[in-house]
Amino acid sequence: MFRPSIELLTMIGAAVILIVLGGLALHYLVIIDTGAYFPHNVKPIVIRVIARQYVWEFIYPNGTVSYDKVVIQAGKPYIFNLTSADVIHAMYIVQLGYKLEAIPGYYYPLYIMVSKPGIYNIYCAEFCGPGHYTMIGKLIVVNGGGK
Ligand SMILES: [Cu+2]
Repeated sequence: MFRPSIELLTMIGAAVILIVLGGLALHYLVIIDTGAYFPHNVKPIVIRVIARQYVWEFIYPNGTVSYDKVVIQAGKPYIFNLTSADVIHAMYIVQLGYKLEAIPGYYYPLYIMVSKPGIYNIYCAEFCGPGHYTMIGKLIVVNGGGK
């Protein structure tokens, strides 16, 4: 009769664990990357973000432009449409775990919804030139007044 060795059982056990963890990671990655966790009854507000050496430019839907500072409301869904005007940058909001590349000629959506009001740092996570270290912005999350 076939009796699997302890090595074979260990390999099969490890494979099952990795497949389950990989499936869970893929599932949540898709939810995060597509904004599937956004409330369905609220339309996300789209803010254009243009990264350039060495400043973050934010363009609100009404045309208002802000540099190195963006203000959003807590608990509301936003889409940061991210691009670059010169070289490759990467928007990195460390405390919230959001990170996305800003590449010239392309727009990538960063689905963002923050529940806790506060001031969060926005770093550039891609070496973009000698002034890279100065490329720090602020994400200011204010109380929405609603929930
Ligand atoms: Cu940069």
